[in-house]
Amino acid sequence: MIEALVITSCALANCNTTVSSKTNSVVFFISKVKLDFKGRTKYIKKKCVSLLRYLKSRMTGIVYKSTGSWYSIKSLEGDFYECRIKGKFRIQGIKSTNPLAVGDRVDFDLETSNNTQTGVITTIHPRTNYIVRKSVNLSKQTHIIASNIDQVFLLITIDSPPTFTSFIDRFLATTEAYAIKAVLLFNKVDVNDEATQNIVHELSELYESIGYPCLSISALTGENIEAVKTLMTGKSSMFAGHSGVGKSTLVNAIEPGLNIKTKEISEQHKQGQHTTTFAEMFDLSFDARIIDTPGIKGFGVVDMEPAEVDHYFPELFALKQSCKFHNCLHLHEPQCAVKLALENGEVSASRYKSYTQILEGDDEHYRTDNYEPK
Ligand SMILES: Nc1nc2c(ncn2[C@@H]2O[C@H](COP(=O)(O)OP(=O)(O)OP(=O)(O)O)[C@@H](O)[C@H]2O)c(=O)[nH]1
Ligand SMILES: [Mg+2]
Ligand SMILES: [Zn+2]
Repeated sequence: MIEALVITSCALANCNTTVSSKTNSVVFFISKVKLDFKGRTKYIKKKCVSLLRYLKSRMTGIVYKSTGSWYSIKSLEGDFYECRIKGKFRIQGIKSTNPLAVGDRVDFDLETSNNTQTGVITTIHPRTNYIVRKSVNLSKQTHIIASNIDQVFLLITIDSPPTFTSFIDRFLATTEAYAIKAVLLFNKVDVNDEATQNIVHELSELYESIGYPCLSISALTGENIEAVKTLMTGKSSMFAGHSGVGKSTLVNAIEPGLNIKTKEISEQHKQGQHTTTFAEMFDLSFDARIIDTPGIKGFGVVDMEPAEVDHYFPELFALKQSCKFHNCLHLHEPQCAVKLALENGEVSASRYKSYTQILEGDDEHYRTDNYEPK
């Protein structure tokens, strides 16, 4: 009966039995209860009640927002709690500036002080994936933008602000490295003149040919927004891209009730003004979740060995087996299938350039590149 109660209370509290310290104390408690069972029914009853309470305070939820040291977490029951981490909380193998990211699934214990209920995060569940950004400044620190995502939409504008192919390619290489599906959204098509529209067509053709779905959209006029919603249905998605490309405007277009803050891009610099400052996840009305993120200035690629960079350029990787040397880096080696394809125009010059820039660890120059879609 007692064991049944323990199991029931585990289920009630959605107890994660892998949580070692608490599980140990539960096991210890069960054995103690068993020992005491014969003579001390009252004591056992009391202990069971406190165990039930203890287990009930253990919650599981998903990080929806992180603002410095506080995290907004939505429990599996659908309630939001403000939670924090107690003490040191490092995840093995990942050196990042933030220990927890939006999308993380965590366990937390509830605490009440001054009539306010807050939570203390105790455990992070294993991530299915995560996307990180390495700052391009000297610190070289990595920051986890979001985790447990099904797909990333990269918003691209040609003019205001400019998004260069080297940025797109770095971003795509990272999504490949983390096995996350990427979709390219060319936003603000309502303001494109003919020359700009031609660039959009060329880029769409190029990236579609590699296997990345592309859509031309306008978050302002609603063009193709239904197609974006269709791709989003049933999934957790993330919007990424430079500041001012229209990520928050798109979230508002998709779910007008959310009313997220957006801002004109600066006339002088043709750049966004970093209106969104924290990543935040929203539940949408059509069975979808979206993570709006702050604009990315630079996108350093996270530690890749030279030999693995071509793994993250699918069209180069497909040619690699035809190179003479199995460890060909496609730079100066003889009988290189990639270089041959490049000369024949079968591999895009801009993609090849991005590949060599990543290979050479050239973090500094890619932001000023021009469009070279062919
Ligand atoms: N013409 C036009 N303007 C747009 C479109 N989408 C967004 N904008 C404008 O672009 C500006 C920047 O939009 P935001 O949604 O704040 O951009 P953001 O990507 O969220 O920027 P950060 O939060 O700084 O990263 C706003 O003035 C929007 O009205 C579009 O499709 N067409
Ligand atoms: Mg924004
Ligand atoms: Zn080669």
